[in-house]
Amino acid sequence: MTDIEKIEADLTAAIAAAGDDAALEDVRVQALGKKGQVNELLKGLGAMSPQERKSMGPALNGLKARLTDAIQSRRTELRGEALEARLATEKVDATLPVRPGPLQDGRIHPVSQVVDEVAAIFSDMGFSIAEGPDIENDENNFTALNIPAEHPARQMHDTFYFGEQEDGSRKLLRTHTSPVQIRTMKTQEPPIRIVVPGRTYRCDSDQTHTPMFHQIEGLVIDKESHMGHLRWILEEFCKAFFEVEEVKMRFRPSYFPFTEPSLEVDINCRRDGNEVRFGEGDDWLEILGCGMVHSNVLTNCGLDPEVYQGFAWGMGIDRIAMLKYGMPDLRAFFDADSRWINHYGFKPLDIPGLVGGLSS
Ligand code: 2U9
Repeated sequence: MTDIEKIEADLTAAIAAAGDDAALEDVRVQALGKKGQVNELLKGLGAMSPQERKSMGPALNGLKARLTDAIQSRRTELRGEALEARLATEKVDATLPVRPGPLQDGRIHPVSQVVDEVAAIFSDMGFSIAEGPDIENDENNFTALNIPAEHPARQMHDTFYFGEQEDGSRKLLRTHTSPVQIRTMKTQEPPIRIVVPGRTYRCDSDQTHTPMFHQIEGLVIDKESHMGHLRWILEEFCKAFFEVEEVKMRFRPSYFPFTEPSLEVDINCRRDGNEVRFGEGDDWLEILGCGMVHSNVLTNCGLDPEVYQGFAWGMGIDRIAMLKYGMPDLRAFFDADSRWINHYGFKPLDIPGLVGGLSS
């Protein structure tokens, strides 16, 4: 066996024996690297006679080419084996829980949660959701609601006014969501069945009042809508919202300029220290106001009170959120404190619905 044949046999055996990429790379350096065996032989060509060079040159180049091919095919073989081994051992378990991702970060504010809950309940009863602007005019916020200029109710609303316009009128921040119902009655033919959630503003700030707060109001206008319907709707709402089988409700006479008769509604509850349980006990808690829409309001919106009648109700979202979820301090609602929202907030993918549950 010549030297070249011996070197080729040894290196070919080493290539075949290389068990992984790193071992094969070692063999490649040893064979074809700058100081490798083939290069050392090639360096010797200069010292040979032309006759010897003629036969050794092609022999060495042939050796280099064969070794390069052998290394390349062994590398392909090794990578194929490694892939097969990974495919055989690595398994995807599709039943494993998904890692928490960005969609599960962050929390839904209890006010948004309660708006979604109330909207789900009334949508199920066939109501539409209506919205309107926060900046209103005097007509929609007061006059059309049977609260003319100089009416004492205007003082009670602690209104935020904007500056005077050219015609002497002043825009204002709506003090309730009722102007949305006015806009709806002025533009839509009855039957009307809407609920109106939104921000409202009054210049008032203490432990139980913030200058911006949230209301949700409802309105039904048709030819024969009456207090029996109102009572049923409110009872069904309270059972669904407080997630109890039965509630007792108490309707007390009251006064609002826009309804006649007007009523305030309490639901029965039991107070256990700081906790309130609904649908049991002998205590009462006021939760909303309501009444039959005043005939002046119907007339102001272009509806004939001899033909149409209806009822409305209103409640403070912040207040019912505090009651349902046991949150003691209203001011924390608007502090933007991440510890509070992480404690009281709701998971973004738990969307309230009557089938999947309101507040699971
Ligand atoms: C129209 C006609 C009638 C809406 C009503 C109440 C009674 C009520 C308060 C509850 C707590 C406001 O947030 S709160 O302080 N609201 O008691 N709201 S009836 O009546 C309307 C509304 C619009 C056109």
